[in-house]
Amino acid sequence: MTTFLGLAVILLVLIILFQISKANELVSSIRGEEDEISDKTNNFHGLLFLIFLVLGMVGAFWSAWHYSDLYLPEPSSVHGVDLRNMFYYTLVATVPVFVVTHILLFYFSYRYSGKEGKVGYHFAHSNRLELVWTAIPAVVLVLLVFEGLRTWIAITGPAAEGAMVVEATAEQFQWTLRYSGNDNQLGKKRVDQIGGENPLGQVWTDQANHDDFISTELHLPVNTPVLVRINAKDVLHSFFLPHFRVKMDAVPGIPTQFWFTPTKTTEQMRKELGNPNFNYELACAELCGQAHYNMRRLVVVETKEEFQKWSKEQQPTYKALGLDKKNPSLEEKTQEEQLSEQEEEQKAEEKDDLAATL
Ligand SMILES: [Cu+2]
Repeated sequence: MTTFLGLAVILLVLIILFQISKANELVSSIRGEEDEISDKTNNFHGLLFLIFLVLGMVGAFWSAWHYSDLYLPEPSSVHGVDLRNMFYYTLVATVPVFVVTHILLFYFSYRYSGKEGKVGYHFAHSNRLELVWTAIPAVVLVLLVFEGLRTWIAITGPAAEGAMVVEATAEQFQWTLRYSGNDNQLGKKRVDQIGGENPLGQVWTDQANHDDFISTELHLPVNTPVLVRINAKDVLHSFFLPHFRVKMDAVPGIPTQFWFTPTKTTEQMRKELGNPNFNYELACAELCGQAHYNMRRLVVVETKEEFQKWSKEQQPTYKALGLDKKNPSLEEKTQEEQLSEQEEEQKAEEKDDLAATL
């Protein structure tokens, strides 16, 4: 609210200044004064440029320093450090340019403001100058792009061997997190299996599904590579773990993935930040609808032992639904058998429907 009021005040002051200058112009033209700008006006405007330069520079650096507590803490993943370094390289390349060009721009406007009888030096062209100010930015940009590509390829390349596989499925408005269990393999899914107790459409005849479990929290063992397979059921979402510098779109119909290695446990971060209430979080970074904020999930990074313990406590969905007891023969059936059974059922249903309409 205060910010809004502040902005409104600034806007009003600007409008008032604009109106005053307009009125002055009108008064001058009514008086029949010549439309020539005096040295006094030029000097005054030159001075304004200088003041703007000093205030602007101080403001830019002060706000960057003052609001530094809004920045994310040091990255908690291996590749996050590379991304942070890229950020610093870019800053090192651009901040000096920002400072120098702005000093030149505003100081020159002050130093060389218009004076009566003084004619500006007309400088048409210089090949050498053109070459210098084209070549330097080109080289710097090539270096930045090259380093950026190198980092990006390393980050998005194939996952480290033995990476733990987790699946994150987004929908309005929640994440369903599926762990691949002991076999580290996610079981098959089929759209036509989705329903009631099977929100992901897991195919129960696939053995790989039998140890998969679903969790409401994202638990991760420290210093272990994790491969997250990302899906969406309805609209665009985005899998965002700010502290690990992980962000990947969740697109309906196009599975995406991201792998990373967490390097600090939640406990370590709490100590490091001096905040006993700190928690990592998973957010959706795509404005996906009215209850978008509901997609926040708790992320817990723990030691490998703690993770193993937690993981053992989780019940595979297959067991939780009692499918292992309810339908023991299901396990032996192959998928083809299942399919042909379903087809037969469907045919029978169609026959019934036909009979009903007749
Ligand atoms: Cu979302």
